[in-house]
Amino acid sequence: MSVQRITELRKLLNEYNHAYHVLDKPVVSDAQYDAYMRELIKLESEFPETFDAYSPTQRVGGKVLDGFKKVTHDVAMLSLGNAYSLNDLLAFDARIRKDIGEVEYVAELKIDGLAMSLRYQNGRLATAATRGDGEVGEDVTHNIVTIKSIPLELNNEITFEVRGEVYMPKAAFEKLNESKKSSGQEAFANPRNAAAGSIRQLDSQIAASRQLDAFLYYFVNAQNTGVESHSLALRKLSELGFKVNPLTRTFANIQDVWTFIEEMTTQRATLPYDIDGIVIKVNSLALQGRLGFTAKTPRWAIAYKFPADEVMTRLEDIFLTVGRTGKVTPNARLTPITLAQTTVGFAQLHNEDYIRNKDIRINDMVMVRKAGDIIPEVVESLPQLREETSKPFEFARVCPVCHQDLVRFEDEADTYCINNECPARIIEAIAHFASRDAMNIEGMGVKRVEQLYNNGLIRSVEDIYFLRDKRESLTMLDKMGEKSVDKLLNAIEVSKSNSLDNLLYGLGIRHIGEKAALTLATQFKSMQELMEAREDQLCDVKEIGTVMAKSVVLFFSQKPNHHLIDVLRSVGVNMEMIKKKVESSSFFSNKTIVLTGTLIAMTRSEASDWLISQGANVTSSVSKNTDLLIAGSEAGSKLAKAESLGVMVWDEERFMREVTSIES
Ligand code: 3BD
Repeated sequence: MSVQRITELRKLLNEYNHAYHVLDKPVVSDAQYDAYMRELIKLESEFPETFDAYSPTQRVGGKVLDGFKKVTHDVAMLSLGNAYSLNDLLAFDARIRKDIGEVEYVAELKIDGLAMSLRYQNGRLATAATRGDGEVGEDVTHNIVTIKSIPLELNNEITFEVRGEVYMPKAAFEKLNESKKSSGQEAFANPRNAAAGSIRQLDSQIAASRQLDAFLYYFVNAQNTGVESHSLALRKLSELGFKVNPLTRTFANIQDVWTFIEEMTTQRATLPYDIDGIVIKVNSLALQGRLGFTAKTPRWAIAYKFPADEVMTRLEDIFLTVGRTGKVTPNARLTPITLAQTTVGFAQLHNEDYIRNKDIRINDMVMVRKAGDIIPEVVESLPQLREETSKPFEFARVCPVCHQDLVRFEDEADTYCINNECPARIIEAIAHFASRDAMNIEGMGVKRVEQLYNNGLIRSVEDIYFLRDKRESLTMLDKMGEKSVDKLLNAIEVSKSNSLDNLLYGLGIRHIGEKAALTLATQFKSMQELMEAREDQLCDVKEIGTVMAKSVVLFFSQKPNHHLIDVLRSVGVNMEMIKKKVESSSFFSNKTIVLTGTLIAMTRSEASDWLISQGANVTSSVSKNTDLLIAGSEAGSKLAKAESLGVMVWDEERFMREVTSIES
């Protein structure tokens, strides 16, 4: 009897939760809800054998973890390209219309929170992970289950992944900061940081107390469930009990999207949560598949960012910093001001000409704004407010760090320190190697590298891998206990198994950014092959131009670089491309495919490579798990088996039609 009551209460409480937190339409009073909850808690404690991790009583938090587990995203979590103006959007739209013609767009508010991926297995929330670097995130399930609008169980036993944004409503943020301040703690700068700070806690009781919420906006591989558009995928999510933003709209053209953006720009302040832009997506999933992806972003979506706030402050001084390429950048020290909810004391000035052309002087009043996402820049000076004390800036002639002469090449705006031994350059190069998108060695940011360098523990990139022999010296450093040393050394060991593209990017070859590194690694597959490639072979690769090709050849022609690669190889750093899962909107992604018979347009192994690049799983024998058999001429037993099992079979013509539609 009581067991039945437990089941009934769980069902009721789940329904009330959904009505209150997702639909925003409570169906019972708080008192009634609390009474049911108390009854359930009591019954569950009397009948411990009924324990269920998915019970509504389990949302209160309490679990404290030792650390976060890593979660590899089966489908990479991409970034979004940015647009800052109507012009940028028109360009996005023009490219799409050129590629595939008129399309319908979905416009969504861009929630300023924390991206999250939720995996449901047989209708139950199995894992919730942060985005991390897009490929590997952290398991934060214990905190996510405290968010009442996220269903723990669905009324459909499906297995799938859904993505969205966890955020803290403005009201909850204000309340939290009030209480932080009154207890003498430091307040959060903005709701985003507060949400992130709550999710990155090992103790789930903290998240439980923070009134977090979530909007879901991406049904991964929705096409597999039969829906044909993003808007229908969102409806499906909503039917499954997820909270989907109600201000999402579908438009027939980009002009109407722009009208919506203008409306939202004015409504923004009245919303109960922060947004930082509007995300625009091609509605049709088939067309999304045809548009595909660049290395990091889908070609079928873009984020329009609201214009950044600008504020006025005094430019107190200008100083120079040296980057890993030797580029010397002028920076402004400002009288600290609040900008986009954070305190800003420094800003970029780009280069010598920028300062001269804009006549920016020390002691001027200047306008400052956040460029892109993070870095503030000085936009202009306000000469009307100029005082006697203001003075023009003289760009130094020698490096502020190594004091060697600086060089400015003709036709270039930037100034360089060309001393390869300049400590500033070495420190920046090591930090770049260790950075997240390169070798991702946590705990080796610029400050730490500087400390290691200044203490003589590290003089070059390869020295990273000899730090394990210097354990004792490491533990003597300021702010480096046994635990942090272990953590750092472990992160260094783990980095050895990174893929070639991460390593290539980390080497900091001029003109080779993340995307080019990925392209080269995918093409050449191993460091050896790449090092042996001639300039013309490099140029033959799609998206690798002459400038990049020359730079790669130059890099590998230099002795010290050979030495570096040799040492890295000898300590066990992986030098091969490791296949990454691609985001799957391609028809073939995540499908298990078998090739048989003779193909005309390409060899079977070329077809196989291509299918793998589309995220397919190519196997050699047909079974009931096979999704598709591609049969060339003279196919034999595999074809017969596929037919007997009812596996879908394509002939070469059908296959080539799909290939051409994806490749074009
Ligand atoms: C939102 C990617 C795609 C599925 C890739 C098209 C970059 C954060 O409300 N759609 C939204 C929002 C974010 C999105 C996609 N739709 N990606 C979206 C998104 N309505 N904020 N994001 N993300 C999520 C990210 N996060 C951290 C660092 C870099 N990129």
